[in-house]
Amino acid sequence: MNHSHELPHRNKPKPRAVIVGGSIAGVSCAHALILAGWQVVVIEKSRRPPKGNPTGAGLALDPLSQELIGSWTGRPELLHDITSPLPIDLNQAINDEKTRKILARDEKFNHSAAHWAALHDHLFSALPPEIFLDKQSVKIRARVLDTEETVELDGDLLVAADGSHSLIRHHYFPDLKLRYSGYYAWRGVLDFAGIEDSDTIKNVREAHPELGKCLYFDLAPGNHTILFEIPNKRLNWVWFLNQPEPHLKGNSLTMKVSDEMIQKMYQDAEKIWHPTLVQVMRETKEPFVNAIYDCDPLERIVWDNVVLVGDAAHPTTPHCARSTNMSILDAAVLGRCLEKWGPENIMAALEEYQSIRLPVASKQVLHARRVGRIKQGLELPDCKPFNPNTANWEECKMLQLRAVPFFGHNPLL
Ligand SMILES: Cc1cc2nc3c(=O)[nH]c(=O)nc-3n(C[C@H](O)[C@H](O)[C@H](O)COP(=O)(O)OP(=O)(O)OC[C@H]3O[C@@H](n4cnc5c(N)ncnc54)[C@H](O)[C@@H]3O)c2cc1C
Ligand SMILES: *[C@@H]1O[C@H](CO)[C@@H](O)[C@H](O)[C@H]1NC(C)=O
Ligand SMILES: *[C@@H]1O[C@H](CO)[C@@H](O)[C@H](O)[C@H]1NC(C)=O
Ligand SMILES: CC(=O)N[C@H]1CO[C@H](CO)[C@@H](O)[C@@H]1O
Repeated sequence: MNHSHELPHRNKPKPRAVIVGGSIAGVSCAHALILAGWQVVVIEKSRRPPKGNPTGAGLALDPLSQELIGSWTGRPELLHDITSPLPIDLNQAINDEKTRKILARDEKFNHSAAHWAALHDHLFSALPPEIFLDKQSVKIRARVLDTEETVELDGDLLVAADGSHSLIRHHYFPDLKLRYSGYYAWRGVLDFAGIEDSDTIKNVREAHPELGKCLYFDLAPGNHTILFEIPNKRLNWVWFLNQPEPHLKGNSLTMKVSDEMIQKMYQDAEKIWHPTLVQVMRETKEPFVNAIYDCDPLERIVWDNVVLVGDAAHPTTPHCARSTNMSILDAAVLGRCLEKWGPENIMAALEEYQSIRLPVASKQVLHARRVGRIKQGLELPDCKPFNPNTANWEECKMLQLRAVPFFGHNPLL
């Protein structure tokens, strides 16, 4: 296209990006690209944006993510309403008597806790509603998506924010398979509004006195749990169990569970975990199972005018609280690169995005994989399986979230 006779900058049509996927990575990119002067359209395959989806649970946000989100929405004070401080990262061993021993304690963790659905809603509501299309009303480019869809939707840039099973990634890496971690997770969110004074809540607070500011990791041989409080009177818990790969339907990572499975889970939990935590599990409505997958780092995450972001670019296990964090950072870096290079140099912008994000994300994914295997007592090539009851200080240091590469000093641009 020849723009040489066009009048100054402001009269140029804005470059246009098509973002596939309207979850955290997609809506974050929408914010970052709008700020960079782009016009965006977000295509989300769920009829409604995944707002309020019951599978959403708790997550931890680091300070930089919070700052970036505040800069996108222009309302940082609203983010405070949906997050609560999480200054402490604590790992402790639970032994046979169900007593606890501190393995590693980090009081400068300085993250915040949020409910997935509340964070998504926060980002989503701050965007103009007309940028969202559902698959019913538009046809996406069959060339890229490999679907039955026929009519084309034009854009200067295609942003693949379509999650860990990305179809767009599949187009470039047809043989790539996600890697099962060796364990799955039971998880749930206990809504304790109205039962603040119940024995369950009093007892769990007594046993975990720093709930409300601490991310608790309880470790028993071959098993670990996460427990933390999220805003609006909710407790988020996760229990990882070593198991053969479950058979899941379609691209789901969530497993349908029967009442029998739930009862069996409670009984097994009683054998290892503190009774107060088991009681929280018992009172949680609809606990569900997440199979845990990740993927070996990709060689590329950009091609011509196509770019991968979020879980599409780097599916990861959850042990370093990086998934949401990486999505937000991908979006911020992508926006800054596009702004720096301008719409005439999209490929240069994408190359720079890749050169900044790929090395960081690759290291963080591999580190999270290693931490997961350590915490689950699984084999590693270079050390013996971790046992929380006999571990030394050096081994315990690896458990901390701050051990992840690039913690607290992430290159932006
Ligand atoms: C409902 C839900 C609940 C979650 N809850 C938590 C949580 O509690 N804690 C946590 O840490 N992480 C949670 N996550 C994961 C977390 O959001 C992501 O791991 C991370 O933020 C990266 O997000 P993403 O946007 O890259 O991928 P995802 O969150 O997986 O989103 C991908 C999106 O793309 C859409 N999509 C896929 N293919 C197409 C297509 N062909 N056309 C149009 N749209 C498409 C999907 O419907 C989905 O909305 C949740 C994700 C979802 C979808
Ligand atoms: C913690 O993060 C907040 C931003 O969320 C920042 O303002 C504050 O200075 C940080 N505190 C420490 C001790 O790093
Ligand atoms: C994890 O806990 C379960 C339930 O008590 C137990 O059956 C299992 O053996 C533990 N896993 C390992 C690897 O020890
Ligand atoms: C925005 C963002 O996600 N930032 C953090 C992501 O995680 C890295 C590594 O821990 C931190 O350094 C970033 O600040």
